[in-house]
Amino acid sequence: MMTKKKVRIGMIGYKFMGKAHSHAYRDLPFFFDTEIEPVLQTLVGRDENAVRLAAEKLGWLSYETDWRRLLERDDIDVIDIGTPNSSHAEIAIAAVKAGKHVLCEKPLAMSALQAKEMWKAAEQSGVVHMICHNYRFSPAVQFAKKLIQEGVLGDIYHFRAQYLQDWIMDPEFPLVWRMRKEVTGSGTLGDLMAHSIDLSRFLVGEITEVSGLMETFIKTRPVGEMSGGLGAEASGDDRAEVDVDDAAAALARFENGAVGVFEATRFAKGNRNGNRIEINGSKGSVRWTMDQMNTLELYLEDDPIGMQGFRSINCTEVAHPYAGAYWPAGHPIGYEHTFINLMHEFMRGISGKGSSPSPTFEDGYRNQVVLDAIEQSATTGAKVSIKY
Ligand code: SOE
Repeated sequence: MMTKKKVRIGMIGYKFMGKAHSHAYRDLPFFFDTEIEPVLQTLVGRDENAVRLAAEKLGWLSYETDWRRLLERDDIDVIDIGTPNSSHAEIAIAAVKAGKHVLCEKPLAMSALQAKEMWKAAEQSGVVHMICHNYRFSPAVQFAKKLIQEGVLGDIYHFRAQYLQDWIMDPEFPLVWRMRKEVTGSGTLGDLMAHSIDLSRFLVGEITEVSGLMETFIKTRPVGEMSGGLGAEASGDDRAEVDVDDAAAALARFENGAVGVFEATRFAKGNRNGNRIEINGSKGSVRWTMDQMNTLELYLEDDPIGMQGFRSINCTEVAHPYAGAYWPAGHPIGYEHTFINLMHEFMRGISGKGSSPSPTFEDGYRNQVVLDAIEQSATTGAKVSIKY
């Protein structure tokens, strides 16, 4: 029997993303034959009773109430950061300096400057670093990448993305950390459009120029906090100003000549997690939506006349990246599997020569440069060139 190398994880945060990450580490060895066994060593949260209960439920061996203690421990190899955005930089920089590999939730930081510090610190320490853009790990998105790389779509002209949600539309939905600029950095821009920018960079390439627009529809809300998942509770009668965007839009140019249109909003009634993209090339097009994440719609100009049209490819075959690790063809996977696939790459990076699999902190930094430029453009009304 192969002796597996144990990679001991210390994870900070245990709500929505904490649950997704815990599940992915636990299920990973179930599906992938790897030399690595992730160990859910220690879960961290400030509220002792809550973190103890979460550790029990999510399957962690122990808990701590201060993340700094993880850094001193030699039984922790990885720090996984699932905390609100304003704490990412402090934790990640301290962790990489302590020699820990780091996986960080998106957006990487509060600004491009901060993201660059994180990336540079990680590179200097020689640890493995990744940012958690899980959607690019959907087999259908990976297959789209393969088709584009092989030139099946020809020259790429358009990248189109919509990321539509509706969970804060009630004006009485509390002002949680995800809507407070000092904690989150931006609203839909960093939370949702960051995912679309990641997909665009993954599938099409680097962005060179953007024009942005941002809007806040509801100006004040009752003060409150997240209560798990995307639920929230008001903490009293106080109201405060919303200082981040409810919706954001951007036009972009790519290095390869393609143009991009991005839309992100939390005000699209009926769209719970509508993450969609379409790419048009000289020889064909692809479309993907999270609502049917196992399907890639493909149009090929070379199809016989009369037979042309978008076909729906069920990306559950062995030929589709990651799909073979799961079930026989035709048996779909879901949201949680995008995290398992990502964690699989992260663990492979750790078990290999220590090189960081994409998306790395550098990708997180480049993404953040685009986010900052969209915000700048939305404020000034002028288009902004991207400089890394
Ligand atoms: C909330 O908008 C949220 O949980 C995002 O923070 C995630 O990144 C996205 O995948 C789902 O929606």
